[in-house]
Amino acid sequence: MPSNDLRPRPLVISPLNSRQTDLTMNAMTTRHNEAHIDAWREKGFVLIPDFFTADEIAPVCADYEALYGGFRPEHGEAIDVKKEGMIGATHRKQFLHTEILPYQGGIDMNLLSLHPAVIRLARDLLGVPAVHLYQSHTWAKFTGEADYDQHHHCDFGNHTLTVPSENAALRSVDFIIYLTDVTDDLGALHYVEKADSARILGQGEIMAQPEHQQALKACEKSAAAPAGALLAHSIDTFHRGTNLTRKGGHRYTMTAGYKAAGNDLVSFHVWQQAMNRPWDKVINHASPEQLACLGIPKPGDPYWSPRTLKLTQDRWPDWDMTPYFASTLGNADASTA
Ligand SMILES: O=C(O)CCC(=O)C(=O)O
Repeated sequence: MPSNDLRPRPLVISPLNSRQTDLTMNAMTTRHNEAHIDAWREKGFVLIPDFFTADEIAPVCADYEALYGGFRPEHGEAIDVKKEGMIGATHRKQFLHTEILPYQGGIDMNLLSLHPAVIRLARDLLGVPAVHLYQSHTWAKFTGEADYDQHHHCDFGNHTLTVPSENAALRSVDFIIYLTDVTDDLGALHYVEKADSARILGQGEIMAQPEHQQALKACEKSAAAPAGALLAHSIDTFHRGTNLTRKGGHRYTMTAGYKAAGNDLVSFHVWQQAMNRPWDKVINHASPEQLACLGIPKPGDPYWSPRTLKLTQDRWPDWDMTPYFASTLGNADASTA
């Protein structure tokens, strides 16, 4: 098509081409296998225990305790506000203690949702060569602060203005990262596999009316798992939050959502809008591959010119931009830039 042709073009997300794989994304960053991908595509959910090491989780959990531990209610007794006949509902108090990237904690906390193994898994699940992080937030829940029981729902409502595509590459992969042990009495997410929701509601249905909630609950499964686990689902999968009933209990998780780069159907946070938050904790410590997931072009991208390189370096003086300068200006110029 000639470059002056302004007719609208269809959105094309190219399938994964192994030659496009970034060299930094090597076998060391792969913590999943084909069975995980098959399970996610077929059932809509996959839970990978031990995805993160204890060393990766510990500093983040300590940051959560410092940021949120003070909100633990003194009485610590479970509360129940469910209306007669309902299995749960969403309400404001369930969503206290959620903050958006970049975080007030340390570098580990700020880079967790951009972990190379998470990026790799997102690419493989969506089957695309490049992904963007479109959601990353904390979530600290405490027994007695809210009744966390929800009804079964899909998350598409606040991730797209349309509905989930038939094409998985145009949907999303939504992760929950477990920073503490998440048992059934500590609010494990409950989910319904795609075959079961299709049988109860009809193939491809994304809304569940009150009269179907008990049937969905009857076949729900628990995503309970120890700290370090990763749960993957999507915007078209039925699930619900459940209540924390253990006296004095807490549940610390991080939510991370990925979509194919260039998929404008799906969105949640606008990173650029948080200009005054501590982006240096991400930018100064992330790899080009991780930064690309936030929309920062990789080294060698045509966006980088002598002017954009210089102004960006002025804006983020502590970011080591050597690979960016080198790719555009050549190694000799980069070392004197
Ligand atoms: O955090 C959870 O376990 C699930 C919460 C949930 O499903 C939601 O708020 O959409």
